[in-house]
Amino acid sequence: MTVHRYDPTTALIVVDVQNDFADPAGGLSVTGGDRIVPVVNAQIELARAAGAPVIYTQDWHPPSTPHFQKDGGEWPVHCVRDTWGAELHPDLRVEGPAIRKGANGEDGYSGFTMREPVSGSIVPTELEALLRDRAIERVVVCGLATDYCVKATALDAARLGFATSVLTDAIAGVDLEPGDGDRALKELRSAGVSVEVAQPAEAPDA
Ligand code: VGL
Ligand code: ZN
Repeated sequence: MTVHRYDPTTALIVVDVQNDFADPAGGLSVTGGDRIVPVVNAQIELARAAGAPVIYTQDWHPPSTPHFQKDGGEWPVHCVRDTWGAELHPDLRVEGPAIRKGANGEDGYSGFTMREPVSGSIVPTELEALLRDRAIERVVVCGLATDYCVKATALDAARLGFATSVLTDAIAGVDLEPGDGDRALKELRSAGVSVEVAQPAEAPDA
């Protein structure tokens, strides 16, 4: 079954498919994080074939940040800039620009916005401008993690007026609490995000 999801006014956003999330040995590894890579790659291929831009995000933290448990925050150390954990997964096809968020210690999960750790003010990344420059109207979001960066990125996209889809078989959740991923999908649907299957199973022969 072929799904016509991509065209030049649709962008595929690949969120944080980095070793620390996607590799089982990563600093904040997400169960099933590596299994999505082939599904994401197939979407990248479909997008490029249809002339749709593909844009990547990377969590890109300094060695010390209030984002990390050791510095008073919530998370184990992960995606420290210029380390193996912050690199995109080696099997991921890379066919577009990558936006790095948090390089100056900003916090937050969305690919569109970050929060200054001291002032608390919200600052944009270059993602929205990049999409506007290309006259993008629709975005398809996949990657890691469902309940944090995928959710925040898709909610921001919808809020900014992009028709937004999330692909359920091309994401995986941290699930700090069991069910967080499912709750995230519910929240996305309530915000008007279309929750879709990237690769629907073939209908069995009648
Ligand atoms: C993420 C937790 C902490 C994510 C980033 O990419 O979803 N989750 N930092
Ligand atoms: Zn992070």
